[in-house]
Amino acid sequence: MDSDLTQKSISFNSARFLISASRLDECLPDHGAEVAFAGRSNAGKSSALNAITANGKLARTSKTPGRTRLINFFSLNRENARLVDLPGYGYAKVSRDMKDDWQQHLGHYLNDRRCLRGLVLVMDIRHPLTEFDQMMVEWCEHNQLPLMILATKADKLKFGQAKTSMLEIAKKLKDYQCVEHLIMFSSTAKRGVDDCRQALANWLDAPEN
Ligand SMILES: Nc1nc2c(ncn2[C@@H]2O[C@H](COP(=O)(O)OP(=O)(O)O)[C@@H](O)[C@H]2O)c(=O)[nH]1
Ligand SMILES: [Mg+2]
Repeated sequence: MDSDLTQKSISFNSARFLISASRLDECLPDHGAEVAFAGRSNAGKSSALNAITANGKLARTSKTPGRTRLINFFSLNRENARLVDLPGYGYAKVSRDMKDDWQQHLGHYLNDRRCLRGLVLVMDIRHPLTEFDQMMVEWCEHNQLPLMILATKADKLKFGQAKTSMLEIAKKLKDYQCVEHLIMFSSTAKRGVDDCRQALANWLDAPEN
């Protein structure tokens, strides 16, 4: 197929909210290409999505952690290319049962979604590689899914400190094949946004396997 010759280049500014799903069977048909964003609650995932799409209102951001419990789908300028906001991990204010339930849905999406091209793991540069983050890295490695790490809220550190944190993260992840991009990021300072867009476009442009 020559479809890649006729496809328009991906732009993120035209992202629009499509639907929310609380279960895998409520998700959109498993066609095309998706990149999903994961991270601990409050890591800065929604803010990162807003920065990437230059739309301050796309994904809701919150000072109260854990508000986003649904899988949210966003369309881009090309049919069947989507960004996906996964439920944040580690919401303290829900019951154990609800937590299990919701992690299970996340697990279903990650394990069964064939159009998933890559995972973006958003972590606070001041608290990198939490237990959950480690789990996601292991999962990507095991499933040979390309991983991009955004070490966000870099504006909260002096540049030297941020650089040191990046080196520490890189050292801890050096043996993982899945880690394709490790980006110092700040949604407020718009740092790393272009690098992230470039990497996302490459993933979404990759031919279907
Ligand atoms: N200074 C700074 N604050 C941020 C940044 N990203 C997110 N925040 C703040 O961190 C809090 C959580 O952000 P949010 O995007 O809702 O996190 P989510 O739970 O991972 O979606 C909010 O108060 C944001 O304003 C950033 O890059 N810099
Ligand atoms: Mg959020």
